Amino acid sequence: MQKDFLAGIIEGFYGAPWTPDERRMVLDWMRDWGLNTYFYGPKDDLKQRLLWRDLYSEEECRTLKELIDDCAERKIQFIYALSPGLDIEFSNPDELSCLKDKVQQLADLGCQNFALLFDDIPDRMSAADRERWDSFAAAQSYVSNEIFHWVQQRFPRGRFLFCPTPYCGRMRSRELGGADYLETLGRELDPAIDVFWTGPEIISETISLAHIEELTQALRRPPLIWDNLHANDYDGQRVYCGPYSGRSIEVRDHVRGILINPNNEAPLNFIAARTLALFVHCESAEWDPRSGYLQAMQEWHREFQSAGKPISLEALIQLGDCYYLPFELGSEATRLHQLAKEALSPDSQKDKPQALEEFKRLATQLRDTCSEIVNLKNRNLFTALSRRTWDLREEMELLLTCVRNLESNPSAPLKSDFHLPGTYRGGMVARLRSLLIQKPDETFVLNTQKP
Ligand code: GDL
Repeated sequence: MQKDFLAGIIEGFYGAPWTPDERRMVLDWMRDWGLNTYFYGPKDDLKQRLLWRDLYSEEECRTLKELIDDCAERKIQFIYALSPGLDIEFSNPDELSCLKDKVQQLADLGCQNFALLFDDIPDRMSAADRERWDSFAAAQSYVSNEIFHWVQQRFPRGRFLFCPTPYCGRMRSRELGGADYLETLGRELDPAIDVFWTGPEIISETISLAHIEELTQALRRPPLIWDNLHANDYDGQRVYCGPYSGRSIEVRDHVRGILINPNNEAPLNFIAARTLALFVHCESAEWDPRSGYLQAMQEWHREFQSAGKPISLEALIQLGDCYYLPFELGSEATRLHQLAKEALSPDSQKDKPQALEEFKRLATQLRDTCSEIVNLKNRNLFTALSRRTWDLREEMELLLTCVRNLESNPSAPLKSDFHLPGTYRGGMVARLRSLLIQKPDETFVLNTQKP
């Protein structure tokens, strides 16, 4: 890994920020695995974003100072991000003073690395700003350069990062932030400032070298990857325990760093962080995500000691495969899903008896693992997993009931005393979700089967 390559974790999701203990757990992982950067930017720390002008209270300062010290003890760079973009008036000198006051407050706590984030904001300027600058990118560059130079005088070796308003390929092609936003930024933003990028999409299945090279030209510097591959704040039903994937080793060598913004549930980021570390330190020319995953799973397995029945490594891998990545299930989950489809076909007993038996065995194993989660000795892991594994167990139970019914009386209507209308798959969100179906080409069609 190059000396100044940033590799680590962004706390930058929407939702409740991590607790101090959770942060310490993540920092311990990072120290042990050779990840060098923790980036503080939880969207719902009010004073990080909506109330960015407000200084932190004494108690909040104590918590932040402890975090900064915790990073320093582990030799991890702490970066504080401020997101003034919701309502900053770029041309107003008082706003610059507010930014400096906030940065000074953090500097007093020991922070030397800063970032300004302009993601997820309205892309329009006030009348006064429009008079002074003809583009959003120019206004943001001006303010960022001012703060950067001010910080640089105090901390010549500190890092300074910037998140643009269009931060992925799709946003760029929609001209979010205005035409030629990135080119203007490339020209006007101080070349020592690193610029974040999430890839072709906000959640990018793959990031190719060609994509990075094209972007590097526009920005006049290699980007710094803000990777949302494992972020789950956009869907309350999912978590991602799959490996760092879809980015080749060559990409690593053409960016200023890779920081992942992972699951809201801190304990569930073991695999994401561990495989990122394996990826950034990988010495061969190829990165094999599945091997990284299996290695990381072996390590994570130690956390799955149960006060009840033991959970085998095989069972844990099967569970992890059900919560793999946004665009991909792990191979054991894919297999189980395929077997379920075969087992549910009306003639499965006659045509596919082996598939039926295999399905019953694997589905029972998965159901039992989900049931066992309640007995985990690591109660934080239990809390992080239990709602999800409860849902998965319900589905496994229903499918096993269904298969048993097919075996005993295929023509009888399928019913389960544990899956009743209203309490099973009920609620407003479920009803709304049933109205539209999305096709693989992104388009939506009306669901004509709706109840
Ligand atoms: C985003 C947000 C991020 C959020 C993520 C996933 C960036 C730069 N900003 O767009 O805070 O967690 O999507 O929902 O990625």
